[in-house]
Parts: sequence; structure tokens; C-alpha cells
Amino acid sequence: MTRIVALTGGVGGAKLALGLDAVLAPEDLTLVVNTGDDFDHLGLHIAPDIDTLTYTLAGLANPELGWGRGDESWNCLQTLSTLGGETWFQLGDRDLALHLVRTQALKAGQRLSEVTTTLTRQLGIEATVLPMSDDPVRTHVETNAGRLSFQHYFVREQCEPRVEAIEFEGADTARAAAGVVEAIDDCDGVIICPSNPFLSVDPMLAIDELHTALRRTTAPVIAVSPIVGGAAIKGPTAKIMHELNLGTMADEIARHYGDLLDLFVLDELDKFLHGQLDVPTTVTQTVMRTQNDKEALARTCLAAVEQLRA
Ligand code: FO1
Repeated sequence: MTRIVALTGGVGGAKLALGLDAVLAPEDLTLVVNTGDDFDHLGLHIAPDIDTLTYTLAGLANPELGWGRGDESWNCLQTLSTLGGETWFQLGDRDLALHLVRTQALKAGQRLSEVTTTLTRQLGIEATVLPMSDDPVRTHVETNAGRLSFQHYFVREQCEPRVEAIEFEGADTARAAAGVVEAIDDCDGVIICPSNPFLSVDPMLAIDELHTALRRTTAPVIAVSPIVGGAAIKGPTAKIMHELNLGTMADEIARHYGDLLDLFVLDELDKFLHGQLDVPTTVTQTVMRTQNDKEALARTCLAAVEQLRA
């Protein structure tokens, strides 16, 4: 049995997490999720990356969008707009129920990790899902249009503004959530899912004890490139890399993770980079369209971990 810790955020990461959930026993998979996207909206605590992962693992995710639920209606949102409420962030009626339960639990003093366990178990998810921290860490983006909170940048402004810097408010004092460091210390391998490194993974690495645990572990740490052929599968990764004066090819991602990695997984489209990077590489299909793709990539990552452990 190979105990795996996977770091994930956003839609791309959730796809590989689903593949790992399908091929691993629940007790062998711990998913650590980015909470830098979280924000208070309409009086509710919204945790988008936890919800994207939860809905994906529960088979409830909106297949086109990747976030929110598939079986959704929008009566509350439509009524909000007649009342002058904010509608730039699309909250469906069924999705709202989850935010209401979470917000009520947090207001009653529960930690985010506790209510996340309750909600994932309620939705039939057996793997362990942990927020990176129970303390508030909030991604902010310095742009040519000023300093924006993550969702204002990502959704309200649709990633248009030019990124100059990315900051994780609260990361310097945030503790890793209970169980995260232990899971990394005890695991046989760490997989950094193909999430946006700058927006979804860096917030986790900004938590010192989490980053230290990743550096300390003797388990192999591997990352799957979210960039294929110089473009992101989804989201603003390549655009941000360009705006940060980085190259937009997969090698920049390996460089970004630096000596954390024991292996970097490239897509076949980038096989010309194989063996050319400072970190060892392997080449496979990393673009996941079907459940089979997700499970095949998961198996490839597990085989790579096994090989590195040998
Ligand atoms: N992303 C959007 O681009 N537009 C939205 O209106 C939107 C609403 C939304 C509601 C709930 C939720 O869990 C996620 C939602 N997202 C939306 C995605 C969200 O912005 C995530 O932060 C991104 O997926 C990046 O991780």
C-alpha cells in the first residue's frame, strides 16, 4: 500500500485527485487543498478549491465549468440581482446550501478542517481531505489595476489585469491544518497535482511548516506539469508566467518548484524537454479528458513514486 499525499487546488488538480481517489484505497490518500482562494461573500465563507475538489470526488461537479455543481439552478442569484445584491460570483441554489452549512459551523467555532471532514463524509468521500490551514491565508494579486483579492482578480476581473506580484496574506503566521504535517511525514510519496503553481500551490508552500515538511520528507515528491506545449490547460497560468517575465514552457514550472522535486512529469507534447532539466523527468499523457485519462495519469504517478522509493 502506497500512502500518498496530494497537493491540489483548482479544476486541474481536482482531475488528478479524482484519478488518485479511484486507484488508491481511501486510507492511502490524503488530499491537501489550497484555501488561498477563500473569501467572505454575501456573509458566507466560500472555499472554492475545497468545493471544486469535494464536488469532483462526489461526482457532483459541473462537467463543463469544473467548479460548482452540475445539477444546479440559479433562482437565488437571479433574485439577488433584483435586490441589488452582488452577482459577479455565480452561486447556484444547491451550492449555496453547502456554503450555509459551512458558514454556520465556522460561526459555531468549528475549524475549517473539521467542517471539511463533515461535509466530505456527508457527500460519501472516504479519502482524507484537509485544507492546507485552519487559519486564514488570502491570495492577493498586485496588478496594473491595483491590489486585488483573488476572486476579484480571477472572477470579477476575469484575470484581465496584468500581474506584477502575488502575495499570500496570513501565510507567515498560519499553521498547517491538523494532520497535514503528519500525513507528509508518514507518507510514501507526495504528488503536486497539475494546479496553477503561482495561485494554487504557492499558497501551500508559503506555510512554513508545510514547506519544511515537504523538504524534510524522505518520500519522493513529484509534480505534474500544468503547462502543456507552452499553454495552460485551463486558467491564467501561462498568462501569469508571461507577466512575471518567466518563460511559458513547462521547464519554468520545474524551475519554480526547484529542489523540492524528485521528478517532474511532462506531457508528450513537451517530450523535447525530457532529460534537459535540472530535475529528472518522465513523459506521459498529462491532459485529462476522460475518467480513464485521470486514472491512467494517477497510475503513472504512483509507479513513478514506487520507482523512486526503490
Ligand atoms: N469561477 C468563475 O470563473 N466564475 C464564477 O462565477 C465562479 C463561481 C464559483 C462558485 C463556487 C465555487 O466553488 C467556485 C467558483 N468559481 C468561479 C471558481 C473559483 O473562482 C475558483 O477559485 C477557481 O476555480 C480557481 O481555483
